[in-house]
Amino acid sequence: MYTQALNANPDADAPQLEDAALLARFEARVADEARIEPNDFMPAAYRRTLTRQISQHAHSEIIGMQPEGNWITRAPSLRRKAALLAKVQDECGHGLYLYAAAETLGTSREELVDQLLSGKAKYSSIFNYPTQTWADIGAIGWLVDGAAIMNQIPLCRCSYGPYARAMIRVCKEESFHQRQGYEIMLTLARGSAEQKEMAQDALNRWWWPSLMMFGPPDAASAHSDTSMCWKIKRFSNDELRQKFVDATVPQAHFLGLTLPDPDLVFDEAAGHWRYGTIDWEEFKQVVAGNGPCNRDRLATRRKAHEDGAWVREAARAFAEKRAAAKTAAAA
Ligand code: BYC
Repeated sequence: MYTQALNANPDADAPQLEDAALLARFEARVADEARIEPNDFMPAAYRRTLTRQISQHAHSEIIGMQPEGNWITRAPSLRRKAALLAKVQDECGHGLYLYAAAETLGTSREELVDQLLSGKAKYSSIFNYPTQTWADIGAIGWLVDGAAIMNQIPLCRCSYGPYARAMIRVCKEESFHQRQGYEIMLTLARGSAEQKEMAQDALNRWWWPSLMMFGPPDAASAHSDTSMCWKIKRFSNDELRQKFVDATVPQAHFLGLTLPDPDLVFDEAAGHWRYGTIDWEEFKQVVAGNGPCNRDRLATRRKAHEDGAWVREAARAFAEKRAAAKTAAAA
């Protein structure tokens, strides 16, 4: 299995001869559906790809607070405001669990955050689109959190223990987020003609970027084969995208809204909704930093980080004081 993964990932370290027994044990554990824990042996490439995926996931949660955070002060009622506030706080919590899970692989949170702030690390393309109206908050909850759930439920069975365990709670919270989004869409779709139009406009703008969240098509996915071999990913990008489309199309019909895809058609024989061509050039541009909000998102994050410097300093001073007191007590 490892040899297979190495072939799929030319960047992987060649295993040391003396590690053969450890490697065999690692492979057997993965094959047996046992969890790999932080102190267990793991191939360097497994550690690297997990650090990459988990940290990108953490960054996505943290940057993902911005498009919705922009609407907290403009929510149309106290109930809507309380739910949105809770959702954005949940996303911050997800980011923190995920940074903690990534740290168990040996890279510090400071280093991971630096990679985000310097623009070196990726985060999900979806958060580089603007939230123009209140209906966008509904569309994000319904589609973006819906896509996140579809992608993350299988991650609860990821071979790496800390990531799999973090995902269980994250998925429960995402499920509440998806419902609050769908309920906003339902309210708008059953409201005035103007409100229904707002919901339709939000769906038109968020549909295709939501499909891009699942990553490049399988043929162009650099990491999928390796990650599936190691049971980090359980489904390919295209498989999850198809599951999402199949689950979401009937929900759009229930809302009485039209999906912005003239090629969308139900394939009776296969039992799947077939969708039109995704604009992968747009995806590439957004991932490369040229989406509508990339610069703004990073600038806002950098400012928040600088504004929070005093908290980190205070925490460090407190930790040093406590360590000194412990040393004094032990002497
Ligand atoms: N945006 O070989 P591939 C959330 C990158 S939900 C930007 O297929 P992999 C939230 C990919 O990283 C969103 N970049 O990669 C929801 C790789 O780049 P590098 C976050 C993308 O890892 C609601 C390259 O393209 N969810 O946070 O096998 C509210 C090749 O791709 C994207 C997760 O992170 C993209 N859409 O599969 C608030 C879930 N797609 O590293 C917050 C966990 C791909 O080679 N992650 N790339 O430079 C995953 O499941 C997988 O990492 C992916 C990609 C399916 C995303």
